[in-house]
Amino acid sequence: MKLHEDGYVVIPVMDANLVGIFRDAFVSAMTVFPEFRRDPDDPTRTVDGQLFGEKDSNHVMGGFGAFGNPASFHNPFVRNIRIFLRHAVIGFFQDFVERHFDEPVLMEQLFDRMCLRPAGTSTTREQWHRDLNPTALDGDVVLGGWINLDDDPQFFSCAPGTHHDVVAAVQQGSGFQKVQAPVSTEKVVVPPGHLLIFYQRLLHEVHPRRLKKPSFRQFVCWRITRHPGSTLQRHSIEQIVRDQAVPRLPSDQIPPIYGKNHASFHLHKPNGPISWSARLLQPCCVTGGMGHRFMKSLREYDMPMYRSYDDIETSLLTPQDSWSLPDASTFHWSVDNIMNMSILQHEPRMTLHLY
Ligand SMILES: O=C(O)CCC(=O)C(=O)O
Ligand SMILES: [Fe+2]
Repeated sequence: MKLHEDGYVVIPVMDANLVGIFRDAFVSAMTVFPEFRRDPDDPTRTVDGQLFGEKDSNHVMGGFGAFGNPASFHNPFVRNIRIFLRHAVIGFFQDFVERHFDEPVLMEQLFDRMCLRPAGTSTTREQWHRDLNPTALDGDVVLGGWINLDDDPQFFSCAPGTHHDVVAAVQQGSGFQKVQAPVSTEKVVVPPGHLLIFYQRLLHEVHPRRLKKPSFRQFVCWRITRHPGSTLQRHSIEQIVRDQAVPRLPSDQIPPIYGKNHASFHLHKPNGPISWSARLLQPCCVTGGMGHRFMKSLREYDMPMYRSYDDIETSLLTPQDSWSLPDASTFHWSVDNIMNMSILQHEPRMTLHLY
């Protein structure tokens, strides 16, 4: 199986029409993020008139573009895509589990980030790394990846097969483990509407690229485990869901809205965090001129919260081997239906099994 042999796989999950719908829902979700200020006449623009997806208007600083505000983990776009993807990947995971695990396992989805890379920005070449999962238990397999929500291909730069390397240090520390550039690398194409899945242990880098158009993706992560209990989410999934808080990432890090570098040597630059915070963030998310690098929950900010999570949704975020879900294949995916969370009322239900 390709995922097992090479350490990654790319599978189609959405046609071009659906990519457009989910991308529009991504933008719609941004237009109501309560942490940000917007043009009152056009909520797709910042107060100084820049469209989301234009340079300097992004909801996180830096070229990587992965969000860190609490609403980005609890809005209808991201919650619908969790349900959508479970249907889209279950067949693949059934096959994977049957071939590569000798004993029964469970699967959970981990919270991960929405990502928008604005036109005119660049991702900088980051060192080759493996993503570490310090809270994973013995025998766990943690698979990351993303779904491409653009009309153009995206790319993943990796060293196939290196997830088989024996790396004792891999369970230690959080974040990522930096390594020398490998000898044999591959630039993997992730076409529109395709899902990339890779072992987090696979050696990879952030693909360096300058963008002509805004680029959208949803990062995703799954853990396959023998151990019941939500280990990677030991930081209380109940509290994250109840308060609509920023969850820890699979790397056990809390996602920031700007980097350490921004907070130090870029501080007073025209587009540094002080001016960025003042232009983009609501005043309660700013202290002493600086936006909260690690944001509080929507509850703590006393901001409007999204509807509470349904049992269907929390079941996806805890290790299980079957899930009772609304039948997504008969659901009409539209931006309105996504934004209204209509999927939760959709009948009939069906049970998806890992075995
Ligand atoms: O954005 C990229 O090119 C790679 C991102 C990455 O390192 C990851 O998904 O773990
Ligand atoms: Fe990575």
